[in-house]
Amino acid sequence: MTGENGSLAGETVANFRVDGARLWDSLMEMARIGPGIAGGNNRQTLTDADAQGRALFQTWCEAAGLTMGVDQMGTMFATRPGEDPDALPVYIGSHLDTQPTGGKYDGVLGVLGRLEVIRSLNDLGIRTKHPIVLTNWTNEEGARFAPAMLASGVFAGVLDLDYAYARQDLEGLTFGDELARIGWRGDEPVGARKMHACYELHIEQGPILEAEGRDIGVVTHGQGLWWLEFTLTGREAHTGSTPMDMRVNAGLAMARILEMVQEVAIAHQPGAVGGVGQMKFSPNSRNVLPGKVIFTVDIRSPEQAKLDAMRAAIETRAPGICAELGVDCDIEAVGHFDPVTFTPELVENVRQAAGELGYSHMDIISGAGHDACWTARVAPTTMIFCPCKDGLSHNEAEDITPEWARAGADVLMHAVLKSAVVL
Ligand code: HGY
Ligand code: MN
Ligand code: MN
Repeated sequence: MTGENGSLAGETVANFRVDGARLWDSLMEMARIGPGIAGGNNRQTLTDADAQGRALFQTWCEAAGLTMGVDQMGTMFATRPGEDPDALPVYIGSHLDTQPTGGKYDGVLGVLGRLEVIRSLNDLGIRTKHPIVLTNWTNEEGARFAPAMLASGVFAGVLDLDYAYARQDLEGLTFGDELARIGWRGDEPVGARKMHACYELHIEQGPILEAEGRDIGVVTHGQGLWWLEFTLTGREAHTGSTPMDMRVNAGLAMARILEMVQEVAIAHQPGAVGGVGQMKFSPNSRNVLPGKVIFTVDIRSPEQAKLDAMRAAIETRAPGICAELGVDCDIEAVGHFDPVTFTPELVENVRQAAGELGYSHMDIISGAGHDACWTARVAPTTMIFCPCKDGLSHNEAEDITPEWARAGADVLMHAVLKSAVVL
């Protein structure tokens, strides 16, 4: 933060900016934990790399004078005290866990951007009425343990703790055991904390802001999501000696379902997406027709009616596709949240902060899911986006500029101060 001579004298808060170089250094240091194989990160939730990232974040928070709390889902809450002991805190959340081939900024910009806000407030001795709490939500990605936004979903009372603890990864390890193994299973009851307001800074993970030449996304809504896990059961058989008319081919059924999902998403344009990112063949042997195929269909839309219509179409058509091939079809919803409208008063705080700071900005709907989509159910919540290059994310080549990072942190600071009230 650079006020004149680094002091308050003669400066108004409106002129203050975060220290962009310090923020970028922190981003690069965190990126060294759980490196990927192509310049990004593989710091999946509840792995040893996640534990290292948590430890580094805790060290930085404590160096900034924050006190750390941890709840039973392992979510970290680092508190900067306010002057009014009765005032509910302003939370600033995001996540440090990454996809297996994730980028350096998804979630991490939000976590370290708000740490930079705290470091800047400390530099200038700015006191606030409300406490400010930095939050690292456990398992935002849902890559290792479905569903995504698991800890914030328990915090919002939508998912229960036992369900979360029982979630298994592809190796059959449970969330609860892995959380205990890395030593981050806290005692705080999940959801006991009450929030005055909640903000999340995040990269857009889409192409709009860069294409429009805007520094800041004023996020007004988030699209809703269904994750439908399909388990198709065919018959294992020799790929060479089994005649085509004797096959019970679960792999073919999966291919036809993927094609159908594409068709359904296209039929619900504009504002709908559908696809599959994860599948598992068993026995997954080159010359054995799969006996079982498990995959998750991810469908999303900002419009509730479209989201529901796509789910209905897919669940109606898939069994018929399978029946034609003699394949058994089981469908389980393993992730869901409705489209979310963020809190207009907080959205206006972000819009005003961007305007006051002279950053170009535009309203935008979030294509990706975020912890803020769940906290919006229990507290006034909104988000701030910065652009990302070519709109690429969930890819190790994910990239942003230091200027975008700093602009996002500047707007976050000023929006948060509107809620936390400078004294
Ligand atoms: O799936 C999502 O939208 C988020 O990245 N977890
Ligand atoms: Mn994210
Ligand atoms: Mn992500």
